[in-house]
Amino acid sequence: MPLGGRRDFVLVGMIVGGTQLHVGRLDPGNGRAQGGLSDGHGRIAALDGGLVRIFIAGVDGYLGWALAQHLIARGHDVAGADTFFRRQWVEEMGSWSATPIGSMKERLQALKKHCGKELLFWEGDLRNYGFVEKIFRDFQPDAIVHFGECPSAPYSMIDVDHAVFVQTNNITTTFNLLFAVRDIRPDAHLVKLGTMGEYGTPNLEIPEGFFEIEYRGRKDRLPFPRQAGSWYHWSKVHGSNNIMFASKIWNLRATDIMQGVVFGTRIDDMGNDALLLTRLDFDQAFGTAVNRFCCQAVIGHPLTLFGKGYQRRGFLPLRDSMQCLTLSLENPPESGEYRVFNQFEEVYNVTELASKVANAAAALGLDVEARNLENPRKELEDHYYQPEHKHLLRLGYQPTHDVEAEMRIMIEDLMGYRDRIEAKKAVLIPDVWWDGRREKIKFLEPAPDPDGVEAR
Ligand code: USQ
Repeated sequence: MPLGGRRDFVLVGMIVGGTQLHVGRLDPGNGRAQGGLSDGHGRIAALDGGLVRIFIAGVDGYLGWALAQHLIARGHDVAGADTFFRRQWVEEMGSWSATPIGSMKERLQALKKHCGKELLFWEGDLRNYGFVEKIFRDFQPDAIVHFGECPSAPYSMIDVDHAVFVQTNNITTTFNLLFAVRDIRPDAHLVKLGTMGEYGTPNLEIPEGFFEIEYRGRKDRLPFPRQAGSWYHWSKVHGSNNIMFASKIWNLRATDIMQGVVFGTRIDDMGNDALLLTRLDFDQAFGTAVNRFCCQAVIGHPLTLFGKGYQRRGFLPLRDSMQCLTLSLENPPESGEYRVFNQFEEVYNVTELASKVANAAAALGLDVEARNLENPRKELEDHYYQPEHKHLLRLGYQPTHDVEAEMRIMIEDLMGYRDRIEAKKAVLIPDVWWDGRREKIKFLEPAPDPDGVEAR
């Protein structure tokens, strides 16, 4: 029940920091945290800016579970919290993860077996400040990664209850983390997952957060205008504004990640244990474009291009998302600095991506077609899109350029779960319209693009 009240929290697992002695700082070669001294209370204090205690809000989700493994593999001490809303939301949409997901207890055990290290985990609701406060006092994080939000545009557009829930959840959790940082860990670095969708699709180049403007003879550096396309995307704008203001008045350090659409089932750190795989959604609300296309390819369902199919977005593989988040964490901003990173590998239109998925599927013997459908969203379907993304490249981001290879890995993984996708295939056709209707979208006949999946 996603729209309801609070839960009590329980401590399920515990890291024992112990008496381990760390010396030095982050090794630039492998990025492993080598800095820190035990403070005698089982806490490891960071030295020279080396991050060793990272708290992930929303650790059970698609990005959270992958990032926890990646950071542990790099030597950091990682803790997380979750209230398992994502599992409930996807169930509410009539679906489940294509990859089977164990209970958190099973996940934690598998993680410990694989990494030889425990993840400290709290179950509870981040809208409850007392819960957040307890985590901060117990764990004393050096950095916080905020994934504890509802990440779905369609879910926020269902009706008034869902719109209110998404905005209050997302804004409240961000507020609670900001106040906990101010009052308990004022030097900690808040890494907040924003979205490229905050900018919308303006007919201008999109800078990284800020731009220089001259107006009536005067100049200033101002936040670039936000033109979000759903109540969810607006919730991210509101969160960004609150973080920007908090950083200024309280001298906090924050990175706001404007991330593109992520795709992929795995990162190297996951090994072969199925319990370590992250979730992979394919329903209309929590499945994103490429993840949905790959699931569709696996069961021979047409790839669903909404409207003309020339919507352009920044996309990136899951492993690139992990790499970029780690770069942000290991290179924190100055105290009082609010910085914005545009995080994506490359801009593609969705028809190009469908074409790449079709190629990757063909290499695995799957015959796939892409079809255009009515577009349930209110969005431009053919437009200019030129976002800048230099900051992460300067920090050393090495993009995965072979996205088709990434898609092949993903489709191969998903072929093992064909039955799970087949069992829920009704969710592949959306019924949530931006105008409030709730009816299944229809295939367009004839398709506007006679060449089917040909890229434009
Ligand atoms: N699309 C299709 N067919 C599909 C699914 C999507 O054509 O089956 C189109 C959509 O109409 C849209 C584009 O693909 O134009 C992207 O849609 P999406 O569902 O993959 O992504 P979106 O709703 O924008 O949101 C997702 C995540 C969100 C994140 C955002 C990054 O759910 O959390 O913030 O990607 S971005 O899109 O850059 O704003």
